[in-house]
Amino acid sequence: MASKGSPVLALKKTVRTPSAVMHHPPAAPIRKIIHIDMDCFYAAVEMREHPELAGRPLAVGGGGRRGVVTTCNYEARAFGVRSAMPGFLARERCPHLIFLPPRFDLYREASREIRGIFHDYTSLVEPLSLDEAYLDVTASERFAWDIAKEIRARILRDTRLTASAGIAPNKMLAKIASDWRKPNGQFAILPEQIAGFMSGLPVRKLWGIGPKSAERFASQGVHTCADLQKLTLAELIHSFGKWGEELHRLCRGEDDREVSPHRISKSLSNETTFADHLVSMEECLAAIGELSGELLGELRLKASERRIRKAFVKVKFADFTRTTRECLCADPSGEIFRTLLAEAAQGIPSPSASWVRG
Ligand code: TTP
Ligand code: MG
Ligand code: MG
Repeated sequence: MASKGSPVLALKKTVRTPSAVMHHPPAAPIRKIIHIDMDCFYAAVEMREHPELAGRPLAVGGGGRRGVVTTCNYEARAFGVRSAMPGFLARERCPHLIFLPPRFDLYREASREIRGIFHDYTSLVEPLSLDEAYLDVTASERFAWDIAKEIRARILRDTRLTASAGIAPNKMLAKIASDWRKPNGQFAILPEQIAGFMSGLPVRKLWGIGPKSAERFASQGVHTCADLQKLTLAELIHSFGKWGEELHRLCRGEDDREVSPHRISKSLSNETTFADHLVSMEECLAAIGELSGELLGELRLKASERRIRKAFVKVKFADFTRTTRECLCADPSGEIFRTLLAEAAQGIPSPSASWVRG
């Protein structure tokens, strides 16, 4: 009898399930996103390679007048040294700062290793730069907290570098959270903690709000996301257009962007800061020839099938001011970059103005 009964049950099931699904669509699971970011990445790689420098303030980048700090270790940060700071200022803040030139091959190799580890946990990995990525681990039955811990332990074991992690139901919160316990820590924001977390969060932590917008908000008495939440959607759209809509969501901790493993970078550039001033147009043209040659080679290698829309040249002067020139262009060439450079050069007061860039 049992063998007769089963098909009936099965038939009943197949008849009932579709209508049940139609009337009660299953709720989307709460997503489990991990954002991993390496601690003082380039500097950490250099410290690993130079154990004799342990505990000493160290920066990677150019230490001369026009060199720039790409990053520095936490010992140097205690003196106020920061990424993108001119080398001379970094030395002013920390006179015994050790400057090392960047070694991108080493950083790329470490980056390749950590990405390999991420892929052991999910195929939904979206790298944002060499040292960070989003992982969507919703499909795993394990706690995202435990996965993050294990990934960080494996990174340390395999690369001898530390990483920090943020765990949250969306990308924006996970990225904010990974900064919360840096270095070598992790922090989770659970769904029921979002409202409380957001209300105390300074607006400058939100996506797209840089120091200038933060100042503008502060001048209007808006410091935290709680302050921003008091503005209505209509008011935000009135002040910020389309971005107002996004702000309305972001300041409440809402973000539904998917972790997208195939995100393709939208622009490619190549730049350098010269140790000595370039003082003639000839020198500048030679430099831009070299930079644009490398760039066009990389473009052919990485994006030969992509459609190009624009070319641009950025020039940086001895006093750190900069200018850019761009044009619509489907097929960039050395000639186009030279022309843009010449345009950028117009209006430069004297031949002693010095330059960078391509
Ligand atoms: P970040 O992750 O922003 O910084 P970090 O890893 O050095 O330090 P943190 O512990 O705060 O995460 O950047 C990763 C690497 O990218 C960094 O090591 C060097 C490079 N970088 C630059 O070249 N220029 C920059 O302005 C910044 C911010 C980073
Ligand atoms: Mg980092
Ligand atoms: Mg980073």
